[in-house]
Amino acid sequence: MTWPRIIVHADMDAFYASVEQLDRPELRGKPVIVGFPGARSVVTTASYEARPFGVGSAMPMAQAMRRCPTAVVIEPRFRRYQEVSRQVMDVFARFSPRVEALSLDEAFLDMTGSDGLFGSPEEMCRRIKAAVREATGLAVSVGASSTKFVAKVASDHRKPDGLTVVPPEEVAAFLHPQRVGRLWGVGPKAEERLHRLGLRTIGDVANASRSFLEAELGSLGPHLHRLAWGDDPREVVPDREAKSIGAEVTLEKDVVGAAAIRPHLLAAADKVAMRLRKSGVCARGVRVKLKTADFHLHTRQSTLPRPVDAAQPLYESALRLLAEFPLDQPMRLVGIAAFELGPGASAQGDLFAGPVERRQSALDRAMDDVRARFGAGAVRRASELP
Ligand code: TTP
Ligand code: MG
Repeated sequence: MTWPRIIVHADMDAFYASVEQLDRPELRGKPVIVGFPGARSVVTTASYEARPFGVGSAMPMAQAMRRCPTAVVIEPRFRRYQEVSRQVMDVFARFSPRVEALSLDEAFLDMTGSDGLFGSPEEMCRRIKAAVREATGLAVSVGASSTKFVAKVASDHRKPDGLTVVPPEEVAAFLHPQRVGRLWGVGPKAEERLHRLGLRTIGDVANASRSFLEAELGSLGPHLHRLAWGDDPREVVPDREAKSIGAEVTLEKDVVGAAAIRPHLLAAADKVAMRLRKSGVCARGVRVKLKTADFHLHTRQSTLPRPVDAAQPLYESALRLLAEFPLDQPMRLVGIAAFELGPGASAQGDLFAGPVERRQSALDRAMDDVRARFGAGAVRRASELP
């Protein structure tokens, strides 16, 4: 089976503790607990040498020290962890332009289409691990699969210093023996609930009927069922674009086809433009989001020739994107997001512009809004009149 997408999840091992062991060689190979030694503080993390004692993140410090009295306790140095994090993220950026950091020490990399450059998914993972080690001296665990969810479970599978590749045809066999707590969206409470329903492994959830899951768990039920079969359409959202201004509506009734979607896009473009101007920024990127009635999110995006904060160019570019979607299914949500944000036209121009120019740019924007509402021919500048 070919890989529809190649998604890698990378997560540093015992991150804060590993940085401490890196900077202080005498701590290497020893149990290290990172946290403030106060009676009411908690463990941020523990080195892998301390973990067999049952010490882990979020545990009260006093309890951790009782469990592992030989551990060296080190106060956290967040600046230093940030610095190392930046080095790690810089390495990831060398492998893909689409990197989504989830915290200081973990990120998704969308490596789709990079096999020509970096080889098989396994080879990609090996290279990423080697590059992180070379840049920082630290170990990172990585997982690769075709979805974010499975890649994340995979990176955790053989920690520390792990490398797990789950090809699409092995997803079910990989997921099904694992405990339900691994499913995204299942915290300790939901896990207990699933146990009470007799569902202990991901395979149990996969083999339960959708109607049973929905009756017992509401909308979480079908969501977990899909995840249990490795079905996770979420895309890697690059950080550069993570800062975005968007507007979306969940429709009262599902709609089918471009003509029914257009008015909602227009309304969304209008809202986004207003929000851009309120924030004093312009956007170069436009993304259209459509969610199908069965909750699959589809997105298409493009870059505009120049930054904008008006509804009309957003709407026009959204219409061009709309033509790229498969539109035969009913849609439940329509949205637009503007990204690649930069200084607003007003901020750029108005710093230097006099009152006449300022009025002119305000007029331009007003005209753009009228065009967006009533069509391109609704208003014209005097200079554009025949
Ligand atoms: P994690 O990646 O969850 O943990 P880790 O890197 O220490 O260990 P693992 O090998 O299992 O990935 O978190 C990254 C860092 O975030 C961790 O080193 C310390 C910090 N952290 C906290 O401060 N409090 C917490 O509760 C957790 C979970 C992490
Ligand atoms: Mg980690």
